[in-house]
Amino acid sequence: MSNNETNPISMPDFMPLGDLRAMQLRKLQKIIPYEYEHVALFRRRCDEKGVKPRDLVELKDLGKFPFMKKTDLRDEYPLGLTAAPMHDIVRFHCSSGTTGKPICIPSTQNDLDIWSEGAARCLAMFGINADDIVQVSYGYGLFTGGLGAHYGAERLGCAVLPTGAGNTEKQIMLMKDLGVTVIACTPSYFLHLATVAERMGVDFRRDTKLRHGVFGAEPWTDEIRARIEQISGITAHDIYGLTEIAGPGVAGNCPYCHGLHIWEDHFYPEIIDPDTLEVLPDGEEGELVFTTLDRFGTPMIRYRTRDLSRLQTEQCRCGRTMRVMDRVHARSDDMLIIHGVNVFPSQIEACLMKVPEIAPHYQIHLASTDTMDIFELKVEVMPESFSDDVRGMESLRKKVLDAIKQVVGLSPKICLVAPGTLPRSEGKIKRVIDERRK
Ligand code: DLL
Repeated sequence: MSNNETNPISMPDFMPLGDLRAMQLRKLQKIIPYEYEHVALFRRRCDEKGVKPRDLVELKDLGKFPFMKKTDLRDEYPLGLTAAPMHDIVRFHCSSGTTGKPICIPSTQNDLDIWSEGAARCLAMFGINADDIVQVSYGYGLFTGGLGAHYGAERLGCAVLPTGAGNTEKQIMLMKDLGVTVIACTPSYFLHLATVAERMGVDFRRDTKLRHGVFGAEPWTDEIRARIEQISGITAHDIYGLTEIAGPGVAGNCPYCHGLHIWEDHFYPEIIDPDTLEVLPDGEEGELVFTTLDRFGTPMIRYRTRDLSRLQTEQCRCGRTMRVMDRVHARSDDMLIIHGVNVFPSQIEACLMKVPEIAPHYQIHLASTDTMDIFELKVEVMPESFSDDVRGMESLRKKVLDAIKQVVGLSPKICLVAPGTLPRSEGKIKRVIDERRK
């Protein structure tokens, strides 16, 4: 494949490596002093480490600077890490924090443009173009999936059908009637959509023009990918991103290799050992860390994603110079992704603590059918509140469900159990039993 001169979106992908590294250094030498000047937490951490922005002379000097973590965003909630004045901020996105409070990422117009460009470059790499009709079935709103895929597709000149998630039968009808060629959603939602389509007697190959799926927001295996392709006849593409860095479009999988090109002209990757925090050479697996090179609303310097991956050492056959990361299958923290929604056990605990009749003893059970995650929450009731009054227990169950729904946005099956009945080992309850397909 060669650089497609007629498609301006694909131009940076093939940049000579020397130019790319020089550009990254130039951008770092701008964003680090900017962050130092505008974000007190970063300045304090640099001062504590005895490192100054002028110490960044070569790319590898980035390793001298402090990391940022999700808990920093929580502790500085809502705007403590915002570097740009509110005058320049045009949008907020939020994602789950480790406890009840979300994390909040304000963006400037330029930040959004970089993000849309990243998403558009992914779609172009997948073989999608301005002739395509893209149904965006990711959720719209605080979650970055819907708007991220939406603006990326529009940037490429596609026609967008912004259905959002849910109302599945109507989605299938619109997909058929409008001749949708691309669907963007979580892989688990697509499997659900396929089940509903089958129930409606709709065959993707026969009755729709669907040819591409743009899937991400949650880990999905090669087996799920093969299954999606087999039941629908589409090509399933992997798109990666996170709210803190942009949203979908930080990286996307290339048809030429088993991995995802990172748009490292905007998002500089490192891999670290999550225990020693040492930077690992390309080729070794560890935790992905990103520095946003030119997002000025909420710059992230050495942000620990907690996603486990590897930067491949081989140059990709497609000719893109941007490094390739392995698909993300696991995390180095306890964050769960259920129906594409990020959930921390500590968030569940914080919700339960608000219900006085409930003890802080719980167990999250995750299982899966062929197409869906099943989320069940077992909770111990306080001895003084536990009774065989069915009505009373049902209203308590609803109260717990509401508390969870309000914060997490999901409706698990709630099972109230008698005090002391959840199995303990060495006095401890295993918080998460995840028996979903691996
Ligand atoms: O999930 C952004 C996104 C939306 C990406 C739509 C792709 C498609 P967050 O809600 O902040 O943002 O969750 C980010 O989701 O750190 C990963 O653990 C996981 N994740 C995202 N994409 C993938 C993927 C969006 N393609 C967290 N494969 C990340 C595996 C993914 N995990």
